[in-house]
Amino acid sequence: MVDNTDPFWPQPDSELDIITEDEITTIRREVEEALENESLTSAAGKIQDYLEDVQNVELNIAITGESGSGKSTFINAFRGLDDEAKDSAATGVVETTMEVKDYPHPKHPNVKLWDLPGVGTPNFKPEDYLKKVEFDRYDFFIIISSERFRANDVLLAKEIQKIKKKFYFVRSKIDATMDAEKRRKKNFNQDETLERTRLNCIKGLEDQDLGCPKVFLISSFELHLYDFPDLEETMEKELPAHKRQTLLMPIPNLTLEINQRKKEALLSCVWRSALKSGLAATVPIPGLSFAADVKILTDEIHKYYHAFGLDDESLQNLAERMDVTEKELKSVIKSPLLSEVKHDLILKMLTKAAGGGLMIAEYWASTIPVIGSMAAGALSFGTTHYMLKSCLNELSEDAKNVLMKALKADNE
Ligand SMILES: Nc1nc2c(ncn2[C@@H]2O[C@H](COP(=O)(O)OP(=O)(O)OP(=O)(O)O)[C@@H](O)[C@H]2O)c(=O)[nH]1
Ligand SMILES: [Mg+2]
Repeated sequence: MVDNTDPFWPQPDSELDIITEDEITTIRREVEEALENESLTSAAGKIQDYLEDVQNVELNIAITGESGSGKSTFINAFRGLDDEAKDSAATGVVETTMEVKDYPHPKHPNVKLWDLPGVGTPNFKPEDYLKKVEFDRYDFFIIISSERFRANDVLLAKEIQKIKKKFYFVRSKIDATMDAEKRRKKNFNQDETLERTRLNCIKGLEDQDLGCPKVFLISSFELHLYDFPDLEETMEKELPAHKRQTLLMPIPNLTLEINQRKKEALLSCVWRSALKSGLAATVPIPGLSFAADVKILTDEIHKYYHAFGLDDESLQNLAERMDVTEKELKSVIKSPLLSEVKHDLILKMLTKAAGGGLMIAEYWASTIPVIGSMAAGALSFGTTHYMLKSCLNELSEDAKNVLMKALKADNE
């Protein structure tokens, strides 16, 4: 039975037992796709490969704009690094971005940000810019300017439109704009100043015949403020479905809304990891009546910690940015710390989850025959599914509390 008094996951929660029709349809469809033309003997391997592929989807984001507009600083902030960090992009007041260079996300190397020289720099003339930067490689473009957008920015946007790719206009250094306005005006009003800056940028673009542009106001020093969360959501929505999660996971856990969306996205594919773990397991776990590949589950849970910014490095970064200590942030976390999440702990959790999980395992097996026949001996699916869901719920709650603690401290 599940012990209700133990604070560690899995926690009993009747919602965890509910498997929606949508979920079943998705799984059935994806499993069938993976199995097309396969004999059942090679099916397990095939599904495993397929599940791997989904997790290794690449995303390439091009960052372009005039020299000094803040491209490299934005790239560092997006990757959760400050400008002094070891693998950060060089930033500064002298011109630094002279050639195309990729910056993989430190924890999600399949997501790369590409620092592109501005259009019109000596080696990158507008007419052959896209060809020179090998435009085909990118999923979309972010065009950054710290003032109004110039003719070259608009020229580039129009070229990108022609090749049917997406671009986003980012007006950077908005914190500096706000500070300057504050100093200049006695009756400073932040919302009004933001709106005016936005309209000014939009009008500049419209004057150059670019219809209905959207402009995102951003400070790379304070990504959680202003329009960054909106930009992230917009980019995510406009990506093909299989790439949405690839973008969302590496985004720093900056707002409660991002936290919630990460939770939902991860919940929607818990079944993949549960299935993968069951398929990969060859040896039953002593004392349990099912097999699960514990390494896969451990990796998956580590992934959750990183996605929610609950690893030491992310907590440290957050503490540095906000007016709060790492210790204070950790004090609101109920789950074990990441360093404690090892093989033994996962086994303990599995044993505990077996109470809740096995109840639904049979249901799964009977609802989706492929899983039923393939993972039949190893009834790990229900248990691992239950355990992952449960720990995901707890971790997102911890992340929410950490974020609220940080925001509260920063506002005091
Ligand atoms: N206040 C403020 N300053 C910023 C922001 N983003 C960048 N800067 C500063 O602007 C200067 C130029 O930033 P970079 O990121 O080096 O600009 P870049 O576009 O990479 O420049 P090049 O490599 O020369 O093309 C640096 O001094 C940054 O610290 C921001 O959001 N707010
Ligand atoms: Mg640069």
